[in-house]
Order: sequence, then structure tokens, then C-alpha cells
Amino acid sequence: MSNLYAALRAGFPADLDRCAIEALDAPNGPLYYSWRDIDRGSAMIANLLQSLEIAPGADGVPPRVAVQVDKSVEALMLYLGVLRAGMVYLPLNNAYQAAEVEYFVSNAEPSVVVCAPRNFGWVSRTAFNAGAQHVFTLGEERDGTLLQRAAAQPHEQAPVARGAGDLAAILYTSGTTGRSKGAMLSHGNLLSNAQVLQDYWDWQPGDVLIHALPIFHVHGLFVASHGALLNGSRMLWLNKFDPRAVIAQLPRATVFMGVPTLYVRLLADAGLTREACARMRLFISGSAPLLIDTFTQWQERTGFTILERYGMSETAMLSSNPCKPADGTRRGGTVGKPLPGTDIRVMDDDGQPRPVNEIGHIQVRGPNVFSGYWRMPEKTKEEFTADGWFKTGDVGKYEPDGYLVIVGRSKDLIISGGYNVYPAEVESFINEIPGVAESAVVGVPHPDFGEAVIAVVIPAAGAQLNATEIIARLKAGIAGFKVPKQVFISPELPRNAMGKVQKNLLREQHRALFA
Ligand code: MCA
Ligand code: AMP
Repeated sequence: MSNLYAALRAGFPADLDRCAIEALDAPNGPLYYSWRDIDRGSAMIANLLQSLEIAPGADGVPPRVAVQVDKSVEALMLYLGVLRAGMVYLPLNNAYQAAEVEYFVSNAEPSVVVCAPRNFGWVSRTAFNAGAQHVFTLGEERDGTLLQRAAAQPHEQAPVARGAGDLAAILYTSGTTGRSKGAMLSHGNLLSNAQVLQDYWDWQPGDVLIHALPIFHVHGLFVASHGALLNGSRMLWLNKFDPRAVIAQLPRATVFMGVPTLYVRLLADAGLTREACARMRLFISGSAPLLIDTFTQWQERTGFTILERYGMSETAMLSSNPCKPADGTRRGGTVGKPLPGTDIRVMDDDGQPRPVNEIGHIQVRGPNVFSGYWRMPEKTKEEFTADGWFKTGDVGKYEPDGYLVIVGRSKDLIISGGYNVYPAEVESFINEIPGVAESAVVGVPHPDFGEAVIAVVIPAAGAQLNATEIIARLKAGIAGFKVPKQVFISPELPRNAMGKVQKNLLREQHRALFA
């Protein structure tokens, strides 16, 4: 197996001067990038990275490149350049603030960090303190030191040989213990998944993808971008999701991927009509549960049946509703069937398979499943069964005809607008606020984000706490999407006989908060 980039490159059209990406909302847009631009831009960045002559670490792991930038086509070229250089790509949500970034760079020890020009001050301090050797900047308007330095590099580059098992990316996720863990994805994990999806989702010559997702998570970076690149499909690229902008592109496109919140917001726009969707072929949803209500409204409004699929940072896509009629029909409220080559089982607490229609723990194995968490061998061991199945932390059941239904999660996780929020992490930040004795963070239903983060906070003896102040302090310290939409000050938390906080009671108590 060669480098993942080489495999994606093989999907490019023969005529490299055709348009590959239309950057529609770029600050000076729209900008048009040919396939040759993508190939050259990523080659120049790869050559720059290789010119730094970074010695591999004592552990022999290739250098990590941590990237926290705003979405742009150049950011995608940077990802492809890291792949070509045989280095390890580490994308970070651009909403993360200093305390969060400090954790990631100290955990991953990247040799190179690329950040938005506005953040250079604090990011470079954090990066150099964590041992990074180079910090570059990359802005949204093709500005910053990364491109300036890459401009002098050759336009050609032979992707560094990498085997299927070699590390390609680290994605931080699943911080049930309050801190994220780095999921290690290999060239083979990513390529096998991209190849399976290209066939299973019936990618056609001439397909055009609307890309409106962030590219610091699996959905936008791997599932959407790899899908289009491998198929040689043009991308109508939006740096920021806007329902109106997406609707305006529907008549020119055939495929759209989104998290449920995007579908909810598109439905709220009267411009979403059957006519607008006339040329479309496929709407895909994932990263969070798609409500049956949304699924049904979409069918009625557009005539299209959304294809819902199930993925994880640790496994990329693991199951999907059918795309081709021969594979069956799409069923709302389910995440379809295991993808070809992937096995999914539903188990009870004793490690025995649950009968059909019975709820249990979802476990998965296959070429898409990661090798483990970065420098956490013990935690990795806990998350795999003795016979090598990965424990997803999701709870679900099989229907009689093999469709999988996710009914909940055993892991303490909130998914808000498609972003993961780990209650333990947010609680740790709240508990650092003077006057706070303890706190409990839970998710409650929210019409737009699916789940919304809320917190119940217990004052220390004699302390006076103010909900608005707590929210303001959190906004100054952590990513906005993690900050509770509402904070309740309470004298105590409900506990069971063992003294464990009963979060289910808090969820029940506040269930109707955003109804
Ligand atoms: C923004 N805000 C949010 C969220 N996003 N609050 C809660 N949850 C969110 N997801 C808040 C901001 O903090 C800000 O708060 C206000 O909303 C406006 O910020 P803005 O960035 O303008 O929001 P937006 O543009 O409306 O963003 C909503 C969004 C975005 C477009 C739904 O969250 C998004 O792109 N989500 C997609 C995430 C994704 O790609 N997930 C895939 C993960 P304030 O006004 O108070 O400052 S990969 C995965 O899960 C697996 C592998 C899989 O299966 O794919
Ligand atoms: P992440 O940690 O970003 O990889 O998010 C993975 C989690 O998102 C999974 O473990 C599920 O809990 C959730 N998820 C992904 N896709 C779906 C879906 N279609 N329906 C329900 N939950 C989903």
C-alpha cells in the first residue's frame, strides 16, 4: 500500500486543469482551484515540511503537525501536504482556546504547529513550550507564513512511502475521563473506509459535492473530502455553513453531507424546495442522531430520503443505510447495516451477544478500526475486548432484518450540533471557578443542536454564585460550543445510595428546558 495521498491522487481526473474546488464564500471569493492547483499546493507544502529536516522521535513515530486554522482550501492542501510528507496530521477545532490547545500540544508533542495569524501570540508560546520546532500561520485569505515559505518550494513531490498500518492522523475524542484521547488512524484505516464508501454510496462520474462542514473532524475532513477527491468530484466549498448559501448551490450539486443540525436549519429556510433539489442524488446525515421528525419532514419537503450513517473518530464510518436500491431501503431512526468488511455486534454486560431487538453494547471490528489511543496503552486495552472488538460506548440493538438502531450511550458524552462535549471536562473547568464546590453537566434536548449543554452548580459554604458570571468565565476559557447554554445554582446534587450523581434525574428535570 502506498501513501494515502497517492491513492487519492489516483482518483483525480486525467485533465488536471479542470476545476476541483470552487471556494464560494472565500473572503475574496469565489475562487477556483484546479486539480493541478491541489496537487501542486500540497506538493509545495510537503516539500516545505520535508525541508525542515525534522528527525523522527526516539519512538520512531513520524513528526506530528498540529493544525488549528479557519477552514479554507489551503487548509485542505496543508492536510494533503502532511500526508504526502509522511507526517501525522493533528487537526484541532478552531474554537479551542489556550487551555485546550495546551493539553493537545503537550500530549501529542507536535514538531510543527500551524495556527491562524490572529492566534500566533499564544499558540506559538504554547507550542514552543511543548517542544515544537516550527510554528507557521495560515489565514483565510491565502495569507500567513506557511504559504509564504511554501511558495519557494518545487511543485512536484513524490509522496513518502507509507504502509497501511502507518499512522496518518491523530484525532482527539472521547474524553469520558475529562480529557480527550488521541485516536490514531492509519493510512489503511482511512483508505479502506474511503474505498468502501465510494462503492457503497454509489459515487458517480460527474458527482458534485457541497462541502459545508468543518475540516477538523472526521466527517468533513475524511468522509466528505476523501469521497470527492477519490472520485475526482468537484467540491462546492463553503468555509462556513449558511443554509441560504447551501440552498443556492443545490441546483449545481448531487451530494450533500451534514450533521442533523444542518438539516434542521435547511428545513427552516423556505428556499429549500423540491425544485432546488432537482439535480441532487444523495443527502447523507451523521455524527449525531437524526430525529425521525427531521427525516420525515425532509422527505415531504424535498422528495429525498436522507441516508443516515454511523461513524466515530476511532473507526471512521462503521454502518450506513443503503444507497443503491439493491442494498435495501433507507430507514429513519436506524443507522443501517455494517459496511462491507466491517463487523458490528451487540453484547450484554457478560460479553454475550444480545438477541435481536434486545438492547446492548455496540462493538465493532474491521480495517476501519483504529489501532489505539496515542500514548495511552492502558486506556486502549480497556476499550478493546479480549477478542479484539472495539467498544464504541454506544448502546443499541439490531432489528430483525439487520438494521442497527442506536438508542443511547454508555459513555458520558453530549453531542451538540455534531460536536462532542465531555461533561467531565466542562465540570473540571467549572469546579476551578472560585466559590464552586462541585458541578454536574448534562445534555438536554434542543431543537437546533439536538442536545444542549447545561450545568447544575453547587456553591461552596457561604459563597454567592451567579449563573451569568459562570457562563461568562467559561466563555473566556473554553470553546463556546462546550459552554452550558444555561446554568442552575443549586444547594445539592441528586445522588444514589453509592453517592454517585444521578445525571439521569437532572436530564429528566430539565428535559423541557428548550422545548
Ligand atoms: C456553534 N455554537 C454551538 C455549536 N456551534 N453551540 C453548541 N453546539 C454547537 N455545535 C455556538 C457558538 O459557540 C456561538 O455561541 C454561536 O453558536 C454561534 O457560533 P457559530 O460558529 O457562528 O455557530 P454556527 O456557524 O451556527 O455553527 C453551528 C454548526 C457547527 C454549523 C452546526 O456547530 C458545525 O459545523 N457543526 C458540525 C460539527 C461536525 O463537523 N461534526 C462531525 C464530528 P455564542 O453566540 O454564545 O458565542 S465527526 C463525528 O462526529 C463522527 C466521526 C461522525 O460520525 O462523523
Ligand atoms: P466522535 O467522538 O466525534 O467520533 O463521535 C462519535 C459518536 O457520535 C458515536 O460514538 C455516536 O455516539 C455518535 N454518532 C455518530 N453518528 C451517529 C448517528 N448517525 N446516530 C447517532 N449517534 C451517532
